Amino acid sequence: MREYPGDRVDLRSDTVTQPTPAMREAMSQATVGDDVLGDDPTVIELQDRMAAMLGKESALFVPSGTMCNATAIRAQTEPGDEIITEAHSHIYIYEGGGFAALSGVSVALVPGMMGIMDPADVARAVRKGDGSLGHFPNGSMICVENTSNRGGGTCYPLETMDAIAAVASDNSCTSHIDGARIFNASVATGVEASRIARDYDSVSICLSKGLGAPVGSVLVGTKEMIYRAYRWRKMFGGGMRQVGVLAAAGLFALDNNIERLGEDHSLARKLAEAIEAMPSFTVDLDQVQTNMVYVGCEEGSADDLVSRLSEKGVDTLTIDDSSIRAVTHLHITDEDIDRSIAAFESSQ
Ligand code: TLP
Repeated sequence: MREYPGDRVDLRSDTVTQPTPAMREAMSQATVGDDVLGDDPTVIELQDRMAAMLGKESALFVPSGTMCNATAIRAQTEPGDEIITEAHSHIYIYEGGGFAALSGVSVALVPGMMGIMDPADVARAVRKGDGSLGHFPNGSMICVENTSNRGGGTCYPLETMDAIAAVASDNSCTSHIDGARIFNASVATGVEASRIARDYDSVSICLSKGLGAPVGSVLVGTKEMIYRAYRWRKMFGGGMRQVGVLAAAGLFALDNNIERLGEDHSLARKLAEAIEAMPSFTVDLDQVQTNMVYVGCEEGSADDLVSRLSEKGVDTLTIDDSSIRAVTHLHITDEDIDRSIAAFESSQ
């Protein structure tokens, strides 16, 4: 295993990565200041760099992907509005209902095919207060997750991204990308992140997933939107002080850990193909486009499978009664994948 403490193969998530010695060295050298007062030079450098990489005017460093999405939603909606997102999106499933509690918005759910929404379905889901005799909420923001986590780590085709952004602008909605793993999508499809995000108003990008930083996400968008997000970040408790030590980890990740995401994708593919060949399990290989492998098992046996793998030193996550997830990341090597394949084989 690569620079990873312990002898387990931890495939629960790409959030489990730990800062490597080189990243820690960069963190220890960081020049810092009080970022709430706006004078941490390392945070400013990270924000400027991320805005440029995504082709946007401005950026804001926030503690987590969840807060990044929450801040984006709060900055671009009013209470009583409605957001439109895919039925298994992280914003809907895994953020504690924050959209409702923190922004006072309802949600219109769009079905996805491997997590990917059809622009026509998105258009159908937009409801407007105006012209509804006051019956409808005001659909005002469309959120797209790329890669789609519950879709299997799938990537939106570029034309679908562009078409959904066009639906947003045709319907006077803002458009947001939950780009927690946008660099996985970029590496897998060979399309620059700035091109993927070209027509979108905001993007949240995680540094603490495949990119390997211990903490942090960045929201990018127009200066005016980021100014509003800055106030909401403060209200949500996300104003941080000498946080350049963390921004330095982010800068290190941007310099060193983007191109290598392709290795995670190859290892996920190898794992997926081996598991799919085993009679007791199923993997939809079409879904395996980046660093995730969703494994289907017999109804009711998912927890048991996770325990059996764990006994063999391989950690995975239960998704529901009949599926579990394995995610590759920068600490996972080819040997770890061989060991994981053997663990699945003997857990049938
Ligand atoms: N995803 C985590 C869990 O919360 C499910 C994981 O292990 O995959 N957007 C997307 C698409 C995500 O997958 C995640 C984290 C987030 C946002 C939130 O990021 P954090 O954990 O930093 O709040």
